[in-house]
Amino acid sequence: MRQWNQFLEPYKQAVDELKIKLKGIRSQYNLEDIHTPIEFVTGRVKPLASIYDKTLEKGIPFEPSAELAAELPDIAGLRMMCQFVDDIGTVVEILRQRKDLKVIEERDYISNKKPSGYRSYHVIIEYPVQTIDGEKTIFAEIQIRTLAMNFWASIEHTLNYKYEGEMPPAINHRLEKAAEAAFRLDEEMSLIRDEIQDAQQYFSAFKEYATRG
Ligand code: 0O2
Repeated sequence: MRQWNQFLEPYKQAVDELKIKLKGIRSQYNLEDIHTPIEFVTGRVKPLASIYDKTLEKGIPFEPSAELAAELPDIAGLRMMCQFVDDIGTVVEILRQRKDLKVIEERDYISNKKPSGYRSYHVIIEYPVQTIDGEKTIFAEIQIRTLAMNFWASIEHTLNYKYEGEMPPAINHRLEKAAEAAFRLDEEMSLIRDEIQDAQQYFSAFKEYATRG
């Protein structure tokens, strides 16, 4: 267990650091009083049980090793949720421009949704972590998606877990319908985007005025 803890420590540090940095982008937009492309950010280190499942799936040894780190680039995982589909491109561009991480792979499951109906934009990065033994560069996965995509994915993930990947056809069918509904919701929100943003700006100006007394 000690070996696993030592192996996972830089990933924990990376998740903690990246959460602060990515939330910082949102704060900067808020200070400028302009629409923030980031609604909220979450992060986690992949639980050992999920790492174990993935090693079985991929047919690699379940041991803390360079092979495991290369085969599972999402041991450190971050999610960035956006209000609008267009915000996703803005966020990806911000990540590409950053000097403290390097984007090495992009997977666009928005233009090419998965057969399950899953939609999201995945970015794999290299991120340097400072440890007592010097710098260690790790991989991390950042998933960027709208609130509607996130809602669908978290429900589907829970159901998949419940049915251990063997989803009853009726539920599968409902999930396909739900994925279409989430897609339409994103489209509709994009169409009234200007209206929503005006209202949000008006609301935050009102809140500031009210708290100033
Ligand atoms: P968890 O519990 O979120 O960590 P590959 O093996 O290279 O073919 P892989 O490893 O599936 O592809 O990578 P991919 O496709 O980029 O997806 C990795 C992660 O994306 C998953 O991690 C999920 O978080 C999410 N994801 C991908 N497909 C789906 C889907 O159909 N439904 C949902 N809800 N999420 C999905 P994990 O490790 O599977 O899960």
